Amino acid sequence: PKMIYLKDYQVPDYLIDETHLTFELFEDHTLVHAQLVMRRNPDAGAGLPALVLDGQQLELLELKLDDRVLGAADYQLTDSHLTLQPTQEQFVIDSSVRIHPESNTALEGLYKSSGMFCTQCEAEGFRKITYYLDRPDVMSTFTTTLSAEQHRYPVLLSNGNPIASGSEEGGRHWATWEDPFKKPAYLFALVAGDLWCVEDRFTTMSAREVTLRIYVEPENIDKVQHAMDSLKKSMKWDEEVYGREYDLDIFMIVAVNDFNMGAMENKGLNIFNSSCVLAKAETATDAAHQRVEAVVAHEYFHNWSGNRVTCRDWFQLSLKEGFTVFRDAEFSADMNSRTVKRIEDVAYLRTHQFAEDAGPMAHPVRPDSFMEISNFYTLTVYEKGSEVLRMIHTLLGPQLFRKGSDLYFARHDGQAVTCDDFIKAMEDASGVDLTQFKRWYSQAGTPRLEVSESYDAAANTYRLQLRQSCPATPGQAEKLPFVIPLELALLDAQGRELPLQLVGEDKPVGTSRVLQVTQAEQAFTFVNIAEQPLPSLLRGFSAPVKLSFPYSRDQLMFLMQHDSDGFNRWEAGQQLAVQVLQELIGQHQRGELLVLDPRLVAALRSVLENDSLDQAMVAEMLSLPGEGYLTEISDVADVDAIHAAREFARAQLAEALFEPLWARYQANREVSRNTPYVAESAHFARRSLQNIALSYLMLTGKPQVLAAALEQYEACDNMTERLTALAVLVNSPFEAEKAEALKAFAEHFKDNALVMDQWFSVQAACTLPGGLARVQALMQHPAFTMKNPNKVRALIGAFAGQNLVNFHAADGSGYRFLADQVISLNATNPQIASRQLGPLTRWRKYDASRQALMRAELERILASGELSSDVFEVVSKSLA
Ligand code: B3K
Ligand code: ZN
Repeated sequence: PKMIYLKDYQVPDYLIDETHLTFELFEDHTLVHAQLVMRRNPDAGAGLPALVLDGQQLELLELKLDDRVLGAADYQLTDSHLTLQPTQEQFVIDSSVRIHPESNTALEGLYKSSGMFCTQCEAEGFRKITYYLDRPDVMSTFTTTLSAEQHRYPVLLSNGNPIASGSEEGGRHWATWEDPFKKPAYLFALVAGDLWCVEDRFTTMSAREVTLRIYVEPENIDKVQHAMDSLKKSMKWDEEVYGREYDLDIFMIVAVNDFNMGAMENKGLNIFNSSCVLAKAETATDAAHQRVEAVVAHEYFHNWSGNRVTCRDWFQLSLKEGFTVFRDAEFSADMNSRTVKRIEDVAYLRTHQFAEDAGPMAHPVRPDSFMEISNFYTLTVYEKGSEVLRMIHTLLGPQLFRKGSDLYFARHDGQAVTCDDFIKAMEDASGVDLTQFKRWYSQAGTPRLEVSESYDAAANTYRLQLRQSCPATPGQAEKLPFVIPLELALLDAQGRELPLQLVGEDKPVGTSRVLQVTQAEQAFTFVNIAEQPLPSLLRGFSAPVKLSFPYSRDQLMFLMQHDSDGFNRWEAGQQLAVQVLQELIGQHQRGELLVLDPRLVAALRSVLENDSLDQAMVAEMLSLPGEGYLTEISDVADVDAIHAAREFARAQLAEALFEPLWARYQANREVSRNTPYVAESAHFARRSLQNIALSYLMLTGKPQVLAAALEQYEACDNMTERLTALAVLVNSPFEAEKAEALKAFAEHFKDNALVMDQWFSVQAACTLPGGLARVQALMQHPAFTMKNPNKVRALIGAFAGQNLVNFHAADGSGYRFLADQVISLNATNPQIASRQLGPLTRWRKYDASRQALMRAELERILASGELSSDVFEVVSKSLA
């Protein structure tokens, strides 16, 4: 595979104004006829160059240019392109091809899932359907006719509005759909299957009536209401917050079981992984309910940020993804608890995106090269991209940001544009110069921000000294300073915020403000500061950086109690826990007795005993930093010491805080027992505290806790309580109860694939010894299959990504296992194979012996035969 560079971008030689598609779907093949109404691109220069169409795995049956049938001498065919010579500026191409969705295991292009036909075209899947200019800057209207056997496929869907349908002889029927909005081919979709739907309506801000439909397999029709409610909330929110109105007469979502990622924003016909649509109390956890709400919103929001205004080329992917993640995060914050949402997102970013930024696949938010674009649907493009948008929002403020987004949508509606066009709209609307800020798009790596202080009691001044730097990343040795919005406050000894007046200002500007750090070294001096203050820095995580400030543990405890910024109260607790855990890790490494700093116990006790705190906040503050995060912040991660230290701390906290944990658990379980399940934030909060309390309590091994776990397991009415009860049993030493619960669960839910995924995950993540053997045994379970991406993620992904102590077994057995799975997946589903490689790419984090074992497995994959471009790119860059 060859490297593709952003700097080589050229406008297309030809454009496609109209695309007319016909699909004849059969059991052993599908015929696709495409009529493309084309013309020379006026922006591409003079003359009539050869027309090069993309096409892969297509059997060409017939090709016509302006109604003239072309012979083999009139065109050139390779395994990726069809080249022919136009003779006029405007012309029509007709092609007929045969394809095989029934044997498509890569789940890209047209394929079958649980007996239905569906598509996934982003990024470059449309070329597996027909010959086309498969690039996002070629935008066309589409008309699509599908025909299939009526009995097996009563529902026939495509983008846009339905305009005609009818029956054919032989038990077949057909339907025609028309999408009047120009779109790139990656937004094309079709579905044919035996589906039921829930229908609803939405009246838009200009009083247009829109039909909403969610299609699922008949047995899932009882699990759709939550997604429908989420869709209506999203439509309303996008009108209110961004002024964006839906544009077609119908909006459809279809749930499919075999899907490489979460969902896809095809115009008017979103296709979803069933895990991101189906949710009801008995089968989906609170986290799953929130994920459904967020993904439904995300895909809906793409209708503007992605579809109406799309990307010029795939290097601009964050233009739509970073923006849309920012939009869905704000939506979720508005629907639920803003602080809790921020905590979850930051914890995720710091564990996973920071690791990506520090590894061999590190790339800027706007990459400048790739081999396989599927490998760039990354945490950096999505989550860091969203942080970049959040910083723009912080720097401009909500009004100017909205003015900027209005201008962006108005200026570029119907166009395929770049991240620079987005920034330009923000600059033009706000008058703010974002030239230096744009380095966030072009420089990879996580910036460090070191802060130190000095207080001058005689002058009443307080000075913060800042130093920013960014480590080298592949291809980028030196970095220039970023624009870092640093939100901060200064607290007095009572925890009150002091008025903030910088040297040179004639009066204070609020008590919490955003400073702009723009230089490698910079200082800010505050005046009229009558006592030594304690700074609350990077409030709300105002920039995706690694901040360091020499806080003492007592100062962190003070911030945990007094900081008025909820995020920073949590963050102070995390930093305290990190200090304490790192001390324990050191003790473990030196073979010393482990001793837990009692200040962590005291801090968490006061959190637990504080009835006025939001229960979800209490739960977040009780959660110790994960092993993944402790790995990320280590220079060399000692997996065993990290695991031992963290488990020791959890067990000690459970013993020391037994009384308040038990009181909180019982009170909340009592309410849960007497309240029907509601998927709303106060209820999420109660259950999250209840469940984290139970997981601590279980570590004490006390009989009354085991009884409580069993009671919760058996008597609850929802998956949130049931799955936690199952998880604490699985991680406990109570073998008989564990076996019984696992068996009962599997029997009860054996026909529900999504619930079985959770059953696999809970076991895959169990850190007790023998993890690999358990996973290998589970791969033989009748409910497991390597063909379904959700199953691969639930079992193999959870083992390698969450069960660090077992995956990193010193004998290398975990690495060998993962490499075997990657080699097998490479042949069937390259995208999933490549995703599963993630943990092996992080080999530089570990000791020499593990490094050698991990590298050896990467080498073995590289030598294993013909690799997909997906796997080849990740393996070769990891070894470089
Ligand atoms: N745009 C899709 C992702 C497609 C991934 C293709 N490999 C989902 C989303 O971000 O909304
Ligand atoms: Zn997206």
